[in-house]
Amino acid sequence: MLRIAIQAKGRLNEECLALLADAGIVMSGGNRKLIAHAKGFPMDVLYLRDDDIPQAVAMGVADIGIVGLNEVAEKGEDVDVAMKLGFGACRISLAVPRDADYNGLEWFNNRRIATSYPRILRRFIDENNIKAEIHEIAGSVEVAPAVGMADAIFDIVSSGGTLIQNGLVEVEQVFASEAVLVANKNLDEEKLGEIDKLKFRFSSILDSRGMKYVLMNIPQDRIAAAVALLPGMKSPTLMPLSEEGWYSMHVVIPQDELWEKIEKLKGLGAEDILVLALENIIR
Ligand code: PRT
Ligand code: ZN
Repeated sequence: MLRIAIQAKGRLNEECLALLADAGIVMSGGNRKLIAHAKGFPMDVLYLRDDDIPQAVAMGVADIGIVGLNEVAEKGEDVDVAMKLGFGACRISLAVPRDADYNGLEWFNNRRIATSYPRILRRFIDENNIKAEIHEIAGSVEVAPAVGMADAIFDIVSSGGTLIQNGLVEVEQVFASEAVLVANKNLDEEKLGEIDKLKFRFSSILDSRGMKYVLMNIPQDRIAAAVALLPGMKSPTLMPLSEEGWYSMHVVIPQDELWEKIEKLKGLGAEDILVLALENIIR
């Protein structure tokens, strides 16, 4: 039976639970316990701090885990990154005070940079031959320049609001992160098979997120033009209507292209367009 480590509370917890629930996996007892047994998949769930997940997986305390790629890179534990999960997106960036005379990476020479990600920062400044001083601090990195603890920071950014509030500007995006599924490197065939099943469920959910199922009625002589508008899944499904010369066409369209495509389809003569939510795409 697999054991998965997920964040007990914090930014990744809810989306982890939502992904597992969409995959038909639910836990009893909430996250107040350290470990819970899952229903819907032979699996135990271990609730940990995100910082501890890479090590727990590397040591085999958990077989797999869901954690930010930033933590995997920072901890340097030897785990397999099995799959990107499409949530928890952020970047780790260098930021300097708004009024700094920033003129490129050389600016950081002989400056002090505060961060909770010293390992990723060390690699970046060494690769770029920058001689900066790294100050490791555990939290509230963004206030370090204002209180005189550092000249710049290297921290997680998502909307950028925290930087603005603290009078900082992002000058170099160094590391792109999102939540990933990590796996221990020495698992037996049986566990690897179970992980494949889990990955299959996850990818069918991720593929369907942001997609809509669209049905419309369309004159036969417009079908070719409509198909040309809709690249993506093989060819659309077509069913003849009882009215001569008309078809019902079924397609899957990414949410962010939906209205643009619908306007064009209407322009081509499509009618009675239905847009439905899509739960899973099983390939
Ligand atoms: O208790 P535990 O140790 O488990 O949690 P934690 O407090 O260490 O981590 P948590 O829950 O804050 O974040 C977990 C993971 O979420 C991170 O490791 C990232 O992979 C991911 N993530 C995504 C983020 C953000 N977005 C994010 N915006 N983690 C932190 N932030 C913080 C950032 O540190 C900064 O203070 O949000 C602020 C910046 O946000 P913006 O939107 O103002 O730019
Ligand atoms: Zn943490």
